[in-house]
Amino acid sequence: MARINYRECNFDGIVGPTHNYAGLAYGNTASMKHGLHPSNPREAALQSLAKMRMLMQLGIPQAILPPHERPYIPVLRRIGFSGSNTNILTQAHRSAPQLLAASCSAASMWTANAANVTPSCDSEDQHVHLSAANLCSQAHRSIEAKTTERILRNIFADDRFFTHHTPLPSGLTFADEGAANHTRFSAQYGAKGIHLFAYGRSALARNQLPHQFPARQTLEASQAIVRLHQMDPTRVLFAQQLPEAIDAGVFHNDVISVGNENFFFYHEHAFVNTAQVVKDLKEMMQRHCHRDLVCYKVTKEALPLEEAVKTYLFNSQIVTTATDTMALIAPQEAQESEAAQRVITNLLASNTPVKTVHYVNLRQSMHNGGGPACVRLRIVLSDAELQAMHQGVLLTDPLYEQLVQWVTKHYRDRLHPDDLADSHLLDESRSALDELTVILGLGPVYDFQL
Ligand code: SUG
Repeated sequence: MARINYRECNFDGIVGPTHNYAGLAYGNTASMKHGLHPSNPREAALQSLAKMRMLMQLGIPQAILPPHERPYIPVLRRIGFSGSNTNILTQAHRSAPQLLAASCSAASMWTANAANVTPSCDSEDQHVHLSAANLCSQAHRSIEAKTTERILRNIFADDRFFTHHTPLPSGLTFADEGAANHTRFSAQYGAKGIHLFAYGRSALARNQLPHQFPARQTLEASQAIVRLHQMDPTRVLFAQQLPEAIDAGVFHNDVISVGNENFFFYHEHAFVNTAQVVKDLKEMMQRHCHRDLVCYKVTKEALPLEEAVKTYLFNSQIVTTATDTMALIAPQEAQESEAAQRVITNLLASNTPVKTVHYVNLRQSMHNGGGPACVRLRIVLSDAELQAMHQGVLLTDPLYEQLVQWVTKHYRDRLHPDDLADSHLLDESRSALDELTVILGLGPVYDFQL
């Protein structure tokens, strides 16, 4: 039988026209630090498109997820603001500026949080399973779930290949942050893998919690995903994030560890009992995938937690390139830190699959706590599945050029949280998104289009 070819495709979120710094994400130190600074949405979107193009040029399939409709008038109506759209924006700005900012947040750009996705080679029914995340730990992100689900259903519409689940119930028990706390390991992308799910707290069992910042992801949410996606429970490991790391600003596990195929790059303080987690992963990899898991540990002496959070070194993407070696796609901030540079130099010189590093400038996103790994959702697809998905969102050179023109035409180059009440911004944002759905051939996905 011919071997089915699988590839990992990155789905990056396009930064939306209302990208701003509102300090909304408690526990995300970059967001807290940059709150109320002016932003540059145009630069943000161009930076993220440039990163997508770089990955495409490395031969990695690259796709796009469109931004969400913002300001999100339906949520402002739902929480009691009424009248015309202009009235709603003015009232909200006057009486609840934080809620107005939440309704304007461009946070859907961090698509690592958009969903959990299980490749067909890992699910019992051999379907790709997709669950949009409820993101219910943060008000400004909880409003993403419905639109994300709609977009994913449009892109992956062929039910011979794709199964969608509605987001988990909102509330304290099933708080789900999508793929940002999930790492899949495998011999190659298309071989059945093993899965690491990190969680901050368990709603039903007692575990030690961070003192200062919220633990966003629950164990129960990840367990529900494993059941829904028909994953083999013997190939899954659940591990608790170290509470001290969350208190140092590690709000998602992808800020402190990253894996790809048979390689794991992690900080010693990523988990409660990190040594045991790594030992269990190595055993699972041997037992199920008949392959060594190559692990590279970074100690706190080499990179203190604060420096890991400041540089977002572990929020690099690790991708397998055409030459069958791996590349580290690291944020520019890691290039500017001596400690992070030493770690990277040692990593490249050691016996791991990572042979090259590329630095990317995502500073607009980084100021809200989003590095290279935050802005992409990894989806492993067979050739047939890749062909069965909507083709209009796959990045090509002409689409890249078209998107650059689209951003340049529609986006502002300066936005302050005080500008969010400007009803022109609502009009600008809607006409930009309307045009984008035509460019991507997506059909109506926004409330204002339905
Ligand atoms: O949820 N920042 C996002 C950053 C998400 C990063 N994603 C991953 N680590 N995968 C968050 O904290 C800031 C919004 C503001 O303050 O305006 C924000 O939501």
